[in-house]
Amino acid sequence: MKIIDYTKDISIKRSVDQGTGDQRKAVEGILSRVRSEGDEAVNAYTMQFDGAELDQESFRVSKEELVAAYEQVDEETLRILREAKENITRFHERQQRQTWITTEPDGTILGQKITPLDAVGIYVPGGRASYPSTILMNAVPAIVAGVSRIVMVSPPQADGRLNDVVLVTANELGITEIYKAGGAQAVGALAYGTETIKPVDKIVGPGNIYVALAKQLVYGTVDIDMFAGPSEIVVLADSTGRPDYIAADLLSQAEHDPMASAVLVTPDRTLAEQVAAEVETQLSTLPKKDIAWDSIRDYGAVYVTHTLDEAVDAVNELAPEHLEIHTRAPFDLLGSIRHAGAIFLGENSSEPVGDYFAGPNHVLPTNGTARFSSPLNVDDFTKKSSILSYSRTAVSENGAKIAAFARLEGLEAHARAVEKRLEGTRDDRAD
Ligand code: HSO
Ligand code: ZN
Repeated sequence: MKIIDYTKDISIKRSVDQGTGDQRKAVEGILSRVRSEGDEAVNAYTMQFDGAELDQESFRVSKEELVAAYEQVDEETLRILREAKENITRFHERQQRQTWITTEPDGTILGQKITPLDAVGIYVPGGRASYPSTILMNAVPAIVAGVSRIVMVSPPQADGRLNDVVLVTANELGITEIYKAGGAQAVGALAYGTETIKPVDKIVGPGNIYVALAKQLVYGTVDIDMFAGPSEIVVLADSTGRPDYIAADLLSQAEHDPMASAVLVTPDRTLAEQVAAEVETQLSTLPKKDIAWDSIRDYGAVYVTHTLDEAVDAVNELAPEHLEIHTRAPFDLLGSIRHAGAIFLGENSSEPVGDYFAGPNHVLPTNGTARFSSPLNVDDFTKKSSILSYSRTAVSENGAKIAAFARLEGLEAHARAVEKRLEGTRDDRAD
């Protein structure tokens, strides 16, 4: 693992696949065919890309399939999933916002009404990256927000089936509208609707480049979540950091993706060297050592700073998706951390604690976007409407000012609309 002396212009090497022109064209073609041909196009693409033969009926997961999936999942797994779901739900319940209304003495009523989205689609990748934790993290905030229709789509295996744990996790959350469809075709079906799938208002969840491009292209017809890059961790440590813990946590990100980045920032050169060595030792026994090694080699680094303050500056500059703080007094630094998707404090708060179980969302801003965005949360599944009601008193007090403002903009009809209210009450009228 590279050890680099920190200079002010620190940057972690990151790559986000933006897709090629050909990929974009292919996705446009798929979307327009799904839009015009509906279910048939979706199933034709499923045959082409996933090798599964499905029809208008069999591409929706049946009750029997959901029941059968439970037989393949052991009790212990189910218990863990349920406990994680409870923790994640409890955390997100604290994010709920109330509709509010204020009344002023002149009778003005103003407020903000919160309404959940009507329908949300969750994309669950197939194969290796089909993580039950991702279903929990995407669905729970929508459920807590009060979204009444949550649809799930996921590409089937060649035998036309979905992963059993994925089905069980969905059912545990009360999601039973599940379609065996993936890729750009599933995104198109959710955005435009087909004979069978009613359109949704928002599509969330990770996917490959075709899914990401399709989400970008349907944005506007529906809302989407963020454009996620590969996972990242930055560990901030002083001389009290344990090299074995830190190395293990860096590797837990590195095993996600050859493009994932794992970085240590520390003022302690001895720790830097110990962690670099420990990463190599631990890496050699990992089942995913090839992925982890590519990630560590190309995107991993240890930065040695002059002071702890300088290390904190470096963290803010990097704006990482995950930040772990392994210092003598981690909470003392919390106030000076400005940019990080999730902040894990203390040596026991290993990132997987948050990936699976503690409660906060693991869908986090990547690629430095923690400078301006937040973890997936309940607000992402609600919208606000403003509430206004003016009384006659309020209008008589303020009408002239409003009309004057309208004339300032040259909008006479606006001015007259308000002035009509100044002409007298209904009861004052002669007729
Ligand atoms: N660390 C990933 C989430 C994840 N880890 C899912 C395991 N499963 C991005 O935050
Ligand atoms: Zn992870």
